[in-house]
Amino acid sequence: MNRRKFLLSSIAAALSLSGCNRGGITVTPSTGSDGSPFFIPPELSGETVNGRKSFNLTLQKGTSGFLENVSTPTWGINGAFLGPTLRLRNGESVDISYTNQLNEDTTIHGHGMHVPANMDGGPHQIIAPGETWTSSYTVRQFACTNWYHPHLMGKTAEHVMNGLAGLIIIDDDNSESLDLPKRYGIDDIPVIVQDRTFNSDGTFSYNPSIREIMHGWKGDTLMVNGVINPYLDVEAKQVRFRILNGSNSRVYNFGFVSGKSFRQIATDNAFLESPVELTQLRLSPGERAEIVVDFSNDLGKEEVFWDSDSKINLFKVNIENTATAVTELPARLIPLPRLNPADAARTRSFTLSAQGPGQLVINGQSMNMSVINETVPLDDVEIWEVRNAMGMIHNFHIHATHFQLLERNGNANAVADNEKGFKDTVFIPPNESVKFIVKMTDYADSSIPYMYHCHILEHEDAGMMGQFLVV
Ligand SMILES: [Cu+2]
Repeated sequence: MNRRKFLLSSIAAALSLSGCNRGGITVTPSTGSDGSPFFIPPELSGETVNGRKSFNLTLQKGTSGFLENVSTPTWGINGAFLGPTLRLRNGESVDISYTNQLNEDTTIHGHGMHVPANMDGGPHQIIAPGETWTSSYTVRQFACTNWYHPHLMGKTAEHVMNGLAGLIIIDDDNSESLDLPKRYGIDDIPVIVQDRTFNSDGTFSYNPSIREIMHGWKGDTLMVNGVINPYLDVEAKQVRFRILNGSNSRVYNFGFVSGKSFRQIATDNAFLESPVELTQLRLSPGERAEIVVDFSNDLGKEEVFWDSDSKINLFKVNIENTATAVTELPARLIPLPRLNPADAARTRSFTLSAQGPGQLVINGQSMNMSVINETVPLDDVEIWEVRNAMGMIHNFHIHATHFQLLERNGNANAVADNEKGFKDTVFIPPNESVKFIVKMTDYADSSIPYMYHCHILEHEDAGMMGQFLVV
């Protein structure tokens, strides 16, 4: 039970450091020692009403205990911080209702969801305080790990920082038939990675300067599912982790401190065709990856999962239970349909740049709710080129559907094997470019737009977003 306690001494030591980080406190990672248990967000499968799956979610304020001795005011969905994992299945019709019990407007966007524009939960689908907004659609996409989070114009970073985010797991016939770890919370583990900075009174410290807006705000404390440096007890078998970079700006290089390898099996929106062996996995904000780690021969050992860029530990894995089931990772996961560049009707170009301090633009234009920046014909194959014209990192996310990367910096060979799947968010290092192929399908709307934007939330809120209609 000792490990179920916080390391009071390290917290006390950290508290004495207040004064650093603009009044924030630094929580020392408890490397190789005890910590808090890993938190598995509750799973919601919805209630079936008249053949439709119904989910009732409440956006609410609460109080969370991330640190010993102080509490933190937070926002959550059906709880104080973060939200339940929604379990959807391809082909089913769903009604996801969000009731806003906050004292201000917000929205909830289904990131990675292929849904009609009016059900997308973007900046136009505002949920006023006291109101309920329902996102209704039929799930039409491959099994994957998506997520939901606020998308209010100019307020996305703050609302996500407060705690509104949760996973959406989609299943389909293929995902259910593959011999993969799929026992939620046992060998199929959700991992939402976020960074925060705490004031000495326990409140989140979030008041980004212009410089932090430009370079991306970074918290000094990493959390997994809302817990700082937890431990996870697993069976000595293959274990699947569904990793979401749910941070505002921080880019991670995930891996094990030991260098233990793992295999990535899915990108943002689908399985990869075959598992890709890695020792490091880079995810920028909004990106997801599913990985499988083989602990079969590790009974009695422990492994530490960390961000090798910052060298901050994320969680410890104790392989202390014998396997109660065996899974064998298949060599082939899915045949992915590929769009052919020769079929492209046109190429669109997007340049990410700045017009001044704290003013970020795409193609010279700052996000304007009343301006439609692009109009995309339904079912046309298109190539989108996105150029980061700045000496700082960005990424690029599109709503409505997924895309397939064709090139990085004009080079098809520079697209890594673990990026050769379906994605909705792509990392673009400083002064680099990406080219992807995309087709908008199923849903046209002549008046309500979808968004494309940098998913560094401070950048998005600073104007690096645009709107497109699918017609
Ligand atoms: Cu950006």
